[in-house]
Amino acid sequence: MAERNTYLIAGGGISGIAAAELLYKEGEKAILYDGNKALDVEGLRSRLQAAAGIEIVLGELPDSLLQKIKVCVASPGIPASSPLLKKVREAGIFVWSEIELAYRYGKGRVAAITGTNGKTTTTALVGAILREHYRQVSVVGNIGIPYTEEAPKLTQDSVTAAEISSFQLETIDTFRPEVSAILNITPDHLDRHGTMAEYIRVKESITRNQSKEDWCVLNYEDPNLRTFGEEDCVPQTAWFSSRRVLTGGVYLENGAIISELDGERETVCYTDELNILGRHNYENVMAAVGICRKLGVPMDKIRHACTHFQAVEHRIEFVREVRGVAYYNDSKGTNPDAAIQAVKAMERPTILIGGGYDKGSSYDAWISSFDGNVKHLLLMGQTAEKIADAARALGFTGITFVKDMEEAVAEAAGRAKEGEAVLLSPACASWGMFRNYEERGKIFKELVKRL
Ligand code: UMA
Repeated sequence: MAERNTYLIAGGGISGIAAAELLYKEGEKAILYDGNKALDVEGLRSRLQAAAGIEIVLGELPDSLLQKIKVCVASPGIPASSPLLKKVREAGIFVWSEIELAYRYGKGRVAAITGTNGKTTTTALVGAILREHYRQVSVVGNIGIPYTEEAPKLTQDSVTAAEISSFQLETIDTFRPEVSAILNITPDHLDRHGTMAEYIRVKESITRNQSKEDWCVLNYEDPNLRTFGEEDCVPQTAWFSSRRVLTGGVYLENGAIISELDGERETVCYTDELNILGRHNYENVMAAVGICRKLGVPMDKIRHACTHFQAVEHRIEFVREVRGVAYYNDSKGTNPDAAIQAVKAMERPTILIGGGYDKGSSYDAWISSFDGNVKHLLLMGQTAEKIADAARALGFTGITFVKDMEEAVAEAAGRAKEGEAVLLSPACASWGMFRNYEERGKIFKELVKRL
C-alpha cells in the first residue's frame, strides 16, 4: 500500500489556494483538487506561488489518489456531508477544515467570532481594538482573508481575530480559541445544515475544545445562546445584552454601553459617539468589548477604537445621493435576519432590491418587517418567485421582477422620489448570479455611481 504522506486540498477557491501555499512552505506534499472540471488549470496554477510543487486535479476525484492521502483539507464551500468528503472519510482519511489547518500551523493568541449576523463587523472592530494595544494583529477567516494565508506569518506574540462561519466549523478538530464569541443564531444556511438544531450545534462547536480557563462571549438575549451559556458551555461566559442591565456583563443603558466585566460599572462609550448605527451594531460593539477585555486590552484603548471605527463595506453602506435619493449597499444582507436589520435602519420610504440564491430560508419575517417603510420590492435570482409568493400571501403586492442588477438599479432609480432611499439588501446569498456578495455589492455601487 502507498505511504499516506500527501494532503488533499478540496476546493480551488481562496481558501484552497492559501492552504496549498501553507503546506508547500511547510515542506508537505499537497494535491489541490476542485470538483469543477471546467476550471482552467493554468489559471489556477498562475494563482499559486508554489505552482511547480503542487499537483492540480479537477473533476471526478480518482479513487487511486486516495491511497496516498493522509489528511483532506476542506474548503468551507464543501459540505461535510458531500459525496466527496463522505468518500474521503470512508477511505480512512481525516477531514480538517481550512481553519483547522491554519490553527495547527499558526501561533499566538486567537479570538474566534461566529454568529449568524454581525460577525464581519465584530471581527473588524476586534481587529481595530487589538491594534490599539498589540503590535502583531491579524484579522482572518470568513471576512475574506483565508486564515491559512496569515498562519505562516504568526508568531508567539501575534493576536488573531478570526471570523468563523458555520461552514468552517463543521470540520474543526483541535481548534481552540482563547476567547470565542457567538453573537446570535437565527435561521440561515439550512440548505447546508439541514435543520436549525444542527446549525445551532455547529455554531456552538466553536467552544468545543475550549476549557475552563478560556472565555466565550454570548448574547444574553438569544434564547438558544442563553440556554447554552447557562447549561452546556464549558469556558467561562461573558454576557452582553442590548435589552437589560446585566450584572457582571456588558449592556446598553440609556444610550450608553456599560461594562461590568471588571467588577465595577464603567461607561465604555455613548452610542451617539459611534459611527455604526442600529441596535444590532451596538450588540456587535458590546461583543467586541467583551472579547478584547478578556484579551487584556485596557478600557481606554477599547473606547478609542470603538468611537473611531467605521462601518464595513457592503453592510448598510451609504453609496451616494442622486437627485435626493439615498442609495445603500447592504449586499452582506445574505439572510432574512441580516436584511431585516437593514430595513429597520432605513429612515426614509425605501425601494428594496432583494432575491438571489435559495438557502431554504423563510422570508415571512423579512416581509413583515417592511411595515409600511418599504414601498416597492424589486426581485431577482432563483428566489424571486418564492419571495413574491410569500409577499403576496402577506398582502405586500408592490413587486417587480428584474433580470439583473443593471435592470434593478435602473428600475429603482426610475421609481424612487426625492427624499426616498434605494436599498440593496437581498436576504439571500449571491451565488448563481455573482461570485460572492462582495462582487454583487461592487456591481451595485458601480451602477449607482453611473446614475
Ligand atoms: N467546490 C468543489 N466542490 C464543492 C463545492 C465547491 O470543488 O462541493 C469548489 C468550487 O468549484 C470552487 C471552490 O470550491 O472552485 C470554492 O471554495 P469555497 O466555496 O470554499 O470558497 P473560497 O473562495 O475558498 O472562500 C471561502 C468562503 N466561502 C464560503 O464559505 C462559500 C468565504 O466566505 C471566505 O471569505 C473565504 O473562504 C476565506 O476564509 C464567503 C461566504 O460566502 C464570504 N461565506 C458564507 C457566509 O458568510 O454566509 C459562509
